[in-house]
Amino acid sequence: MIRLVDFGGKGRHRFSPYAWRTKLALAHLGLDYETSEITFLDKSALAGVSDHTQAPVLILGGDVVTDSWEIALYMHATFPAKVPLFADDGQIAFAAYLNAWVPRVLYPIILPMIAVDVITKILPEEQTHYRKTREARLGCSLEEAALNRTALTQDLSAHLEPMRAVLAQSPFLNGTEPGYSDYILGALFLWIRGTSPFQPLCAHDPVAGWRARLFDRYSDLIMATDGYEW
Ligand SMILES: N[C@@H](CCC(=O)N[C@@H](CS)C(=O)NCC(=O)O)C(=O)O
Repeated sequence: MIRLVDFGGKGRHRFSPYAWRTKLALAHLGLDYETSEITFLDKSALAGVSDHTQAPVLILGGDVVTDSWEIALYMHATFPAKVPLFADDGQIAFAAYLNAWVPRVLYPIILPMIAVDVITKILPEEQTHYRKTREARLGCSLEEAALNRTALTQDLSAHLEPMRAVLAQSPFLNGTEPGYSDYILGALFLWIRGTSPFQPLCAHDPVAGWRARLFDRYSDLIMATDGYEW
């Protein structure tokens, strides 16, 4: 049985954007798995398994795979599927670009929008750690960062313009069916859904339509966790 080490939050809030990539990929492949969780301060679920301190980690037999991208490649190689996570090497190359682009370009836009809400979805004993580390990263308080939400939304929207061009050609980034590229971007919106009522997309934005299609496809998985619907 596959074991996934996820990142735990308050109640049923599960918001790690990296772990969501893996959970969407597991659902895509129709794989059953059991879950254990780490948090910022409690890594005991990984004790004796790995000295890695971040989620996700995938464990299968003697294989311990860390880092969401490595996990995606491992799953792709290990579990053949009618609709694979990557249709061909070109899709692996495209997704590798997204894997590098999203955390460097989009995460720094999203974090200041929602960090003030994320802190309310983590365990009380972790909030001091979260505030200290994120405020150091943001260079201001979580509350001050959120004041800039409108400008950040415009910035995000501009960066999503190429995605709109692709979505004008096909319902998913991957084509007619979603694939790992969709999960890299989709996980970003699951990070937001799991933490913040803030809506950074207009209802008529094609990216909002794609988000709805993706969330609908995996509604059982997503609706089993707490979040804000829009
Ligand atoms: N590059 C890693 C990043 C993983 C990561 O940053 N995970 C966060 C949750 S979103 C984490 O576990 N943080 C715990 C900590 O830093 O203590 C991946 O793709 O898996």
